[in-house]
Amino acid sequence: MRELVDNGGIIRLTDEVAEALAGGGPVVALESTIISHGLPQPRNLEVALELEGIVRRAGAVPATIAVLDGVPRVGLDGPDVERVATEPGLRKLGLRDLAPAAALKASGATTVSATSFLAARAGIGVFATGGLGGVHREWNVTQDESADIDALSRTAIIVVCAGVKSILDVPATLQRMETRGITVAGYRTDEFPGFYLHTSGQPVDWRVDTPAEAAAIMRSRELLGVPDGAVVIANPVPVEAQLDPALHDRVLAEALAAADAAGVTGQAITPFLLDYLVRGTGGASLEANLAAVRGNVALAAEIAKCRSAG
Ligand code: PSU
Ligand code: MN
Repeated sequence: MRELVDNGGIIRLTDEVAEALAGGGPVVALESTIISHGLPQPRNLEVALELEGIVRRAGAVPATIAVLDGVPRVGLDGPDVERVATEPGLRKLGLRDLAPAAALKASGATTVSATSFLAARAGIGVFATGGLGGVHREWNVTQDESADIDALSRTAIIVVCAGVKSILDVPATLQRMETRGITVAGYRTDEFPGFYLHTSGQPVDWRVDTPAEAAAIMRSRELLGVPDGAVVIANPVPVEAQLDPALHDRVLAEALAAADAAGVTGQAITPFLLDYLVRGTGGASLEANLAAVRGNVALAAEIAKCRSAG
């Protein structure tokens, strides 16, 4: 274990991650909220280990990020991954929660906002996840916009994802990403992906067709001195692995109504809707989610290799 100590703050890296970063090798950050709050047990532990395996087989080093006993951790060993997947009551930590978690020695899984921040602080340039958080439907009533948007607007990192979660108001989320200076490019597509679905039906302004092009966009952001912010590489789930769009729309409508009836709000809303979809589609949404995440992790490893080569 190595500690990154700077201004008295401590982030703990595994030796494997620290050595890879010191040698300029490819590292891919992975988030933990998808494991603890986004996927059902016991499949979530298998998936966490599988995703790390995909990164390793591609010749890069995985760095799953979480906070354990108040210490932000970049890279987890086997028992720690198991803790994240199984510990009852593990918190969900966004960027604003990192300081209280550290001060009060709490443990929690990190969302995209907290993971991208910790990854960038540790010097990791590429991060893979499933779907980003964004602007919720009814946002004009609830003001619920994921902290992912704000964090990505201020964090220099390439994020590979299958778009934003389809439970959200996707056009509003794209609009906010534009306003906040987050670069968005489709990977081998001109349409913004729809998380469980191959497409959201929304256009995307930029398209890249190779991992090298994705890496080059971040390099250009750096060379131009564009203020720190993310490059989102939106990589669609293959059509053959997507959730049936009609089933998606039907169960999502039910899920939104159920959340409303149960009065679910705030941090709980995203896990509630994802879980409802898994049950309401007989597990089909889970398979589509996993197919998307696997593809994103594999692509992130290729992008990380391009960055470390050049
Ligand atoms: N991607 C998935 N499943 C998830 C998430 C992403 O495939 O569960 C998580 C991410 O951690 C993301 C969070 O940051 O959902 C968004 O939560 P909220 O809407 O409360 O900001
Ligand atoms: Mn929210």
